[in-house]
Amino acid sequence: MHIDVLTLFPELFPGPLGTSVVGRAAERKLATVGTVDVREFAADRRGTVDEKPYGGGPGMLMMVEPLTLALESIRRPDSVVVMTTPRGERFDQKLARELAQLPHLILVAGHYEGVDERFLASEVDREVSIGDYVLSNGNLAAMVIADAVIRLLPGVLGDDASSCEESHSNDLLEYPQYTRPEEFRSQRVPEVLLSGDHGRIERWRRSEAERLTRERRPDLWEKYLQRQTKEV
Ligand code: 6GU
Repeated sequence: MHIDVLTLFPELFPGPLGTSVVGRAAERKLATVGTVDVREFAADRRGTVDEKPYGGGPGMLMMVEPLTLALESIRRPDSVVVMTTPRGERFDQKLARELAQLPHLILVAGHYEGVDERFLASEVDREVSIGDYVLSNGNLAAMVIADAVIRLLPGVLGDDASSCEESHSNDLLEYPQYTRPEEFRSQRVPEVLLSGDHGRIERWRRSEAERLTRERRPDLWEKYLQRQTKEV
């Protein structure tokens, strides 16, 4: 898979995408991340990429022409174009899995107070938000999306089990985990985990995952219960 990020701040990349799981995926060419500097496609020599909105109002908008030219410099027939914006559909694990199927994902990092609607109308396939809060621009959101997508690609994680057992992949939060030592400052590892009884361990983990989900994420808990009823 190849991901291109259209951005006004190419120097932010690869940033966190250059380390750990995703960095190793890039080294192994399982996923590559490129950037396109939108400013290079400005019409004037000063590199103007934002302008005041017609009709007035606060802030500046990203101009349609530099964005369109930047996009056309890398677009392929099989590209999907996603713009990060707080008004988009909410990013979640399901959308991450969907985007992980694509050969070429183009992430356009939103900026300033917004973007000329004509760019959205004619070039953008999906507008995506990473949550209900406002970031100062879409670059962190683009990194979040790229990270969540790349780690799902075949071969990126060590063992294939680790991406299907974790939080959110089955609508449950992850159960508590422990490693050495058995006791730390009088806190002991739950006895069941030392029992060697794999059936008991599995039941304990499932019930802990359910308890945490019920307590912390009533929304996920409802989804989980509905799925359970459907499956029976
Ligand atoms: Cl995608 N962009 C910005 N600027 N803020 C956000 C966001 C995106 N998602 C949540 N907050």
